[in-house]
Formats: sequence, C-alpha cells, structure tokens
Amino acid sequence: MSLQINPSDYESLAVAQTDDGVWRVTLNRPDKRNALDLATVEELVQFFTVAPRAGVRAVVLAGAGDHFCAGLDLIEHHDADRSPAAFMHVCMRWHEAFNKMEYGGVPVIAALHGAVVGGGLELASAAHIRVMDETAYVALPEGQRGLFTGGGATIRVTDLIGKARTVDMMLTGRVYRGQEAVDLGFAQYLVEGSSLELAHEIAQKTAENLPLSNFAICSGVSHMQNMSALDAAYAEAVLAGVVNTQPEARARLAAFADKTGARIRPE
Ligand code: 1HE
Repeated sequence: MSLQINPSDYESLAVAQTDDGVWRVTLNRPDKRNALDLATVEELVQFFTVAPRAGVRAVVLAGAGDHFCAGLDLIEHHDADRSPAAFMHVCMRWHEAFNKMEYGGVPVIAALHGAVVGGGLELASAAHIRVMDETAYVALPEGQRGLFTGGGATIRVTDLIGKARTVDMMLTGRVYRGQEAVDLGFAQYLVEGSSLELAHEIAQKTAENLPLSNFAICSGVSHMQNMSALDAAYAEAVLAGVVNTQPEARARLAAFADKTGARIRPE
C-alpha cells in the first residue's frame, strides 16, 4: 500500500521533499526554541507512521532557528497542571513518535545545532545518525527543573554513552559539546560548517541503498538489541534471508561479479 504525505497537513513541523526520496522534517517553532508540545509530537507520530509506506527513502530531521530543540514544552506542561496519568499518556505519545522513527525502517539523519536538551536530546537519540555542528550542545536538565526524563533518555542516551555518564548528566545537568560529545557517542559526525548540509549529503547517500536493506538496518539492529543473543542471531538470519535474496540486489551483485562494481578501499 502506498500512502502520500501532504506537507500542508503539518503546522508545527515544516515537511518538504527535497530530492529523490529524501524528505526534510524541520521542527518549526523557533520562537519557542522548538519545544515539544503535544501538537508537535502528534505531527511526528503522523509523519513517521506514514513515511515507511510513502516511498520516503531517508529523512533529515532539523530545527528552525538557533536551536534544534529545547525539550518538553515547559509552559504547556505548567499550564496544563497534569495528573500523573495524564503525563504518562503524554510520554506514551512521545514513545510512539520516537519508536516509529527508530523502528520504522527509514534512515533518519538528525542535523543538530544549538540546544539539544532534555526531550530534544531524546528526540535526537531516536535518529539513526546524528550530525553536530560547533554550536550544538547536549544536556539533560530535567533534574534541575524538578522533572525526570520521559521520552526515552534512560534507554537511548544510556545506549549512546553508558549508564554512569547518563546518570551524571541527569544529576548535575552537565553539558557536552564539540569533539568531546562526538567522542562520547552523542553524534557520529562533527562539522565546522552546517550540520544540515552534511546531514543532507548523508541522507542522499543512504537513499541510494535498496529500501529493503535500509529497512533491515534501521529497524533490525534496534530490534535485535532488545533480544537475547541467541534470538538476535536467529532473527538476523531470517532477515538476511529476505534481504539478501531480493531480486533488486541481483544487478548490484552482478556488477561486483563482472568487476564494474565499486571496490571497498580507504580513500
Ligand atoms: C520554551 C522552552 C521550553 C524555550 N518549553 N517554552 N529543557 C530545558 O530545560 C530547556 C529550556 N530552555 C532553555 O534553557 C532556553 O530557552 C534555551 C537555552 C533553549 C534557549 O535560550 P534563549 O535565550 O535563546 O531563549 P529563551 O529566552 O529562554 O526562550 C525563548 C522563548 O522560547 C520563550 O518564550 P516567550 O514566549 O517568552 O518568548 C521561552 O519560554 C520559550 N522556550 N524553551 C517552553 N522547553 C517527556 S519529559 C522531557 C523533559 C524535558 O524535556 S524537560 C525540558 C528541558
């Protein structure tokens, strides 16, 4: 089944197709530093629910203005004066959005700049590749605000940097940026220029892979991390059975066999 994405359906996000199946999704509330209110999270759910079935080959996720994302909309949260159950359901919608990203099978490349904090870091952590520029910084300030993370930091940030560092960030509000942030695992790339430009180049490159290979990479690895090693090996074999016999791969294999296919060498 093929679905369509209609950019005019989105208000808190700016959604646009750029080229050959690469889409740009921009958090578009720069006046609020792209804080995640309920409406934005619903639009993320909507986009990432449809994207895998709408021919989207890769996504660049970015933020408008000077910051990627300031996390939970603290004003909305303050004004709503939510009950525990109500906020639990808010968090469940965040998980719905971020799980759709991480497990949807479409490469998501986050272009990070400025504040990537609290829920903003949780959002970025659900992408498959993160690119930071020199203005980007990450932090989990929830503890200082009388809050706790609710959008997956305990899982995804811990996956990126380990338990001890995550707990330190949560307790002290420690901020990381630049090469140190990359060395610790927050991002795979650091650029002097625009993170958006490099994120787009990376998205274009991933879009050249066959969609079924990207599906396996951008859902299988995460699913298999949740399994026992024994079950993960089994699931990997089954997935490889499907992907590695796809008819669309035959031309690529033939190119290797007849020596026209690229050889893998360091530059
Ligand atoms: C916001 C938010 C927000 C800005 N919710 N409205 N996140 C935080 O603790 C980060 C909170 N934000 C900041 O520390 C700063 O805003 C920034 C460092 C990101 C940017 O500073 P600056 O000087 O450029 O902007 P500003 O003057 O602080 O804010 C500009 C406007 O954005 C202002 O609104 P205005 O109507 O008065 O102009 C701010 O109120 C608004 N704004 N950040 C709502 N976060 C599922 S649990 C997840 C838990 C969390 O994510 S906790 C949140 C952590």
